[in-house]
Amino acid sequence: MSDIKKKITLIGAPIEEGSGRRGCAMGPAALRIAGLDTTLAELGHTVTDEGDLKPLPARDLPNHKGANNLQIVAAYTRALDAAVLDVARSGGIPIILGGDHALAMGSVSGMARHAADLGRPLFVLWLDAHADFNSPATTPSGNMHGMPVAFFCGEAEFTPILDKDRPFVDPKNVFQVGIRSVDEREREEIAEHGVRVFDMRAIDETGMAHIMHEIIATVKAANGLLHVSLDVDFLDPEFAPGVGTTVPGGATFREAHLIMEMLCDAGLVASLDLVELNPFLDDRGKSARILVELTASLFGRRILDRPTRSA
Ligand code: EXY
Ligand code: MN
Ligand code: MN
Ligand code: MN
Repeated sequence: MSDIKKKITLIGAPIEEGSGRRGCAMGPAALRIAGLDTTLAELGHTVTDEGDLKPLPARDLPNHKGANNLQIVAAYTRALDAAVLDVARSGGIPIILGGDHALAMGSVSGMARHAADLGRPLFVLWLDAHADFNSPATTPSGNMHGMPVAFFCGEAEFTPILDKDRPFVDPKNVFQVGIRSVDEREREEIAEHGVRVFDMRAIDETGMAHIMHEIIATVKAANGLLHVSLDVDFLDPEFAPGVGTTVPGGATFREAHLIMEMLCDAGLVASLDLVELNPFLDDRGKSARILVELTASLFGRRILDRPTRSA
């Protein structure tokens, strides 16, 4: 499966207003400088870079005290919903270069529409330290990068951002892996909605390979499409310090790499978000480079194909 050549489209989404701090707007540039496009092209894929989205704020929406920068987040949501659907519909794989995690409101929504058009279910693999299942009613911060999962699962609270008569994702089709920082209300919400959570303890107890076998088997059995949303803070800060929300005790490089290798072999991934990279906080490009490495593994780079490094 990993030898199949794909049409990959990079879409830059330099949003940082969902995160409550500056820096993620530099994420798309850092991923390009780290060589994402050439790395994928060298693997034989056709890579198109659409550049960065720059939507005007959604002035039709009122400000909301539980949703900081709502007009900007909504603008990116609408723009990405349309851009991602467009790429997927034409047979491409969209890779969204973030930008903070609020962008997944749009990317996943676009993929949900695409999956509905095909009559197939959309599954989401959420690789993150956080559950991101707050809403404007439950958020402790007002930061919308803590809300995308609740949004694309159709929590009614958000309906003015996108039309309410549109497909959303069944929360039972959301797999969260690597979770280790969950707010009290999020804990209740994810349980109530049936989100499938594999927290760090589950990874420690059963191992990443077992978890990924289970996820892949579930998606395959349902003939589903899989969207992967990779938050830099999924990784332990030792490997990826370039993120504003580090939480100790995260996934190792090997665990993350294994996920990508297994997903590559399974051939199920239809779209990918690379989010929360904050180059301003990074250590000489280390985190940008690790995202490129992981993406390369997802799209076919194998350890045995890699050049041997001299000592
Ligand atoms: N749960 C906290 C909040 O909602 O404010 C922290 C969210 C951090 C979200 C990062 C992107 O994953
Ligand atoms: Mn996140
Ligand atoms: Mn996170
Ligand atoms: Mn709810």
